[in-house]
Amino acid sequence: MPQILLTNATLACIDGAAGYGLRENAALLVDAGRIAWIGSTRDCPVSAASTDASGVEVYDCGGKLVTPGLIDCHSHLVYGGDRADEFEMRLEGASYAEIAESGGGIISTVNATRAASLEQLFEQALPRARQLMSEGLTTLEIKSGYGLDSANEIKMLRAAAMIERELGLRVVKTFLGAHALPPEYAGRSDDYIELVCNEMLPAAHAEGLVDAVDVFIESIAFSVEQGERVFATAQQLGLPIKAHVEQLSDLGGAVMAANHGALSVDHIEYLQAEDVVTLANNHCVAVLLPGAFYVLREQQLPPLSALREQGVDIAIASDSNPGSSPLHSLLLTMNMACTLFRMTPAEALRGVTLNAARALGLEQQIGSLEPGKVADLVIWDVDRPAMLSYRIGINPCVAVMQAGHWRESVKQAVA
Ligand code: DI6
Ligand code: FE
Repeated sequence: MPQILLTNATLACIDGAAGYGLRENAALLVDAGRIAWIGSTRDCPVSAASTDASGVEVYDCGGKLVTPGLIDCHSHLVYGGDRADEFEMRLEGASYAEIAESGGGIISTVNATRAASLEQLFEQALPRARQLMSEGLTTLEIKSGYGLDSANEIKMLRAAAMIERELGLRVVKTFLGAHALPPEYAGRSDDYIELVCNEMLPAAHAEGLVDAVDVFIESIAFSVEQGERVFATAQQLGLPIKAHVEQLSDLGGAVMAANHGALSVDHIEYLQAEDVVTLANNHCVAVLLPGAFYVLREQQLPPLSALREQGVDIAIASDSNPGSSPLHSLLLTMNMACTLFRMTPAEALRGVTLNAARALGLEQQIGSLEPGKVADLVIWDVDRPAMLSYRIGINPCVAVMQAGHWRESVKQAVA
């Protein structure tokens, strides 16, 4: 693998405590798939003139913006079918919870996912993943949770693993067996949680398909106490935990999850400001999902001021799923985080890079441009980072490097 040197770049390193960590007229050296050196173009360790002799590939970025590869730390990308009919029902006044309670919602996707083959799940998810990748995505978390029995949860996680192999994308696989109560367990939610803990999770883990464990704590899903039981099993298996909490009501799931050392608590629109300190004390990342907020026309805003005051790391993600967030764009997610939640463009970019890496426990490897980290980066045809959050419907991504390999043609990207 040759060394690669980028020169005359505007680097958004995302390395400091806040802001973009901007370096203009900067250079970045990639060696053996990692970032080896960052400095000013003037101080390059190898000069462009010596390129041919030393075998270093040099690219002049002409002032273009370079960021870390984008990370979507919360998605439900693998599923069968779609829920366009429910979209229409909601527009006529039905609520997300009402649709779920009448057997639609997540359960309708469970039926379609159970009916689909592994190949079909994989084929249907591919264009969604490619769409996210077209905007500089280099890491994608994918949850199970539409199988709700061992065989079907494992099928979903295998489809996620196939996407990783097919696309050369880093995929983090999260087990979400406690996403909804399957119809065959109606009225017996404790028995289902026992199945999750004693059979489903151990089976998926034994196949090497589980990087983390998630639960949905909500009145239409599982209780705090049931979530706690799933976490106990996950932790016995040595797996990191995270949770969907306080999306539609405040049950206290975020505090419980943070106290158990969760990597992240996700959604949290209904989290009380006074509970945010528990997140801070436990270094738990707040993952905000503006797509679901937008699609469900929610009014309750997440406690952003308290999160900022307490210094909680905030990530944002697509929550890409067929029901509450049929969203396949991290750039639009960034715009929504700014417009709907009043996050700053700097917070939005940090939310899909370093803080998203933290939400996945991968901040030592990815998420910022720093020597020693994996060389996942994106070249954008813009001159400053706020442009990424500001515009809607333009994709300025011109080249993507994943682990030191160019994915898009860099020759077209740079002069
Ligand atoms: N909250 C969500 O936003 C997704 N899961 C969850 O617990 C939605 C899943 C769906 O509606 O299919
Ligand atoms: Fe979700």
